[in-house]
Amino acid sequence: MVLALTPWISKADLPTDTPHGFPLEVPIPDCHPGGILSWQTISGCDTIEDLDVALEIDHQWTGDLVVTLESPSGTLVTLVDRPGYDGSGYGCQFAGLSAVLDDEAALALEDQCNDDGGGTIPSISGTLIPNESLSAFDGELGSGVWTLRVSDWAEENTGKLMNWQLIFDCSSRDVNLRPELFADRTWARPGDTVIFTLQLVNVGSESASGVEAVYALPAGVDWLWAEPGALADGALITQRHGNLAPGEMVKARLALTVTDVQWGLLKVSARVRADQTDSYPWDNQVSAGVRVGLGSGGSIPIDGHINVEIKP
Ligand SMILES: [Ca+2]
Ligand SMILES: [Ca+2]
Ligand SMILES: [Ca+2]
Ligand SMILES: [Ca+2]
Repeated sequence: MVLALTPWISKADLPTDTPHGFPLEVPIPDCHPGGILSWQTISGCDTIEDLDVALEIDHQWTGDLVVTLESPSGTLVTLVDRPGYDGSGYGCQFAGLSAVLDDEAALALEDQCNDDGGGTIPSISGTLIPNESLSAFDGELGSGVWTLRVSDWAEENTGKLMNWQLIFDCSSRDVNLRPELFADRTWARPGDTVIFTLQLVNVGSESASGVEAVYALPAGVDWLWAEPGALADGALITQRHGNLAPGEMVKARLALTVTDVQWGLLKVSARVRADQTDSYPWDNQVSAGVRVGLGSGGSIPIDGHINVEIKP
């Protein structure tokens, strides 16, 4: 059974009187451990920091109820396990469950069983500690399909699932590589060595792994060396940097020899990447260049501010 539910809400948006009032009214089959399944698809939650669950079940005998929750990663937590029943007896004999399940609550749901006043108030209510800890989900991906199973384990009394809601504290993964590339000179002649320095920072809030830089070399140069070591594939040089913690910077160098006279700009570009999606990928490619000339009788420095025409 697919149930359309309201989207998940963050704790900041949670009204103080709990987010109930969305009746699903799905009948729970009597004494049927398979019970019913209800699921909802969550988006926008990369890493769970904390999860609470709001749950509302109309049932004549709450001691019959078992409720489990399964995460998109397949972690299964038993939220409600026949309140008041510990292998003997009949569990809580009163009606109605309307609670927010929260590891940080003071009272355990298992021990709650208030006189329902003839069904006018829930026998189990308030903010309560679930039977198994919701912290089993912490650190997991929140986005995806969450499945709630509600079942009844004793004959006679029955009820309906009215509502359930996932209340997340989430953090977003944020990897953001920011490279800069510099040449150690502004001009060069054939035979000169030019050293390019790549300065790479992860300005995101999450660690990056599998970080590498790929340099594209122009014609008319030979690759001499790189620090750390690199692999060459034609005009592409790949340098691996592994992990980069938030705020961490690496410096890498690449040395080239100019083999031909390249009139104009000799430009090297570098593109960086990581295993994670970069939250701002538009700054991941950078370039730096030097001007190349023969020089004559001495050298003529050329930079971007002076136009000098060199004739062969
Ligand atoms: Ca129990
Ligand atoms: Ca909590
Ligand atoms: Ca029953
Ligand atoms: Ca970036």
